[in-house]
Amino acid sequence: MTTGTLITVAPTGAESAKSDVPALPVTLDELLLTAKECEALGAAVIHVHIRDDEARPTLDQGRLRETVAALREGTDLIVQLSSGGAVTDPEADRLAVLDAGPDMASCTMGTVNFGDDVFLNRWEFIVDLHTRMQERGIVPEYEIFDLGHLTSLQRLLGKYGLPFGGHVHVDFVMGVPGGMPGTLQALAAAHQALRDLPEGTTFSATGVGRTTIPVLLASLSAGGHLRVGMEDTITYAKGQPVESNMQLVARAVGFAQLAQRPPLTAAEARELLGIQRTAVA
Ligand code: KMH
Ligand code: ZN
Repeated sequence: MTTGTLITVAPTGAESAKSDVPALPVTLDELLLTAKECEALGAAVIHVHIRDDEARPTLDQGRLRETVAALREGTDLIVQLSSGGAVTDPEADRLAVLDAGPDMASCTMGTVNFGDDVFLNRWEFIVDLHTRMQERGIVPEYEIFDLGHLTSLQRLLGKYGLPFGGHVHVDFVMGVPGGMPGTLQALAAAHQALRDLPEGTTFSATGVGRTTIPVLLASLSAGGHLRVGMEDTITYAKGQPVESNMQLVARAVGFAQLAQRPPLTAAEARELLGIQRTAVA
């Protein structure tokens, strides 16, 4: 059965430098403006990485809390904080992201080579993230960079139970150098592997860089949802830098409408994902 399309915007990420990508939202004001505009276009979830005063990635607790509060006050978007941070962030800081009380947080399901770096996600760390989110009423989005991450998710749910809210939602992050490629074939294999997860498991997909459009089209046709944004894509078309996150959300909305799977509202997305608003600890 097909449904509307859940559109997540990932506006900033931890990898691009503001000096290289001036349109990247890095201040709270820029993030809030982006969030409002993307919501108006059809985004329902915002996947958030924040920056410090020098526009460097940070997991500063005060800034995270301020960001969650501002997004809640200024938008109806589902606020998903990244627990992935930057590849250099220590585990303790990544776990502490949950203290900022988001609606959702990402939970990457395994270690992956990440360009020239390593994005480390040890099993015990994943278990900590999953169980703390269960205790605090935070809904995870399981980030899947490679096929084996789905096997790890099956193991996690088998040993530690369903996430808070009972609904399992995964996001295929494709085309990272070191992870699964951003191809129809890889998406079909990942989609097939969802059979081993609880019935009703939903998925989004995002293709990094030039894999953005093939992954978007493949996901829509497989009944999946979409993540778009400057965390993953800074080139709109060959030789044409992305001007804003709105441009990417507008394109995703257009494709979703063509597929006759229009964007879900934030309220519809909350229902799909089993989200109840959490209190900050
Ligand atoms: N920045 C990457 C190292 C997530 O947000 O959970 C990790 C990442 C995944 O972006
Ligand atoms: Zn991220």
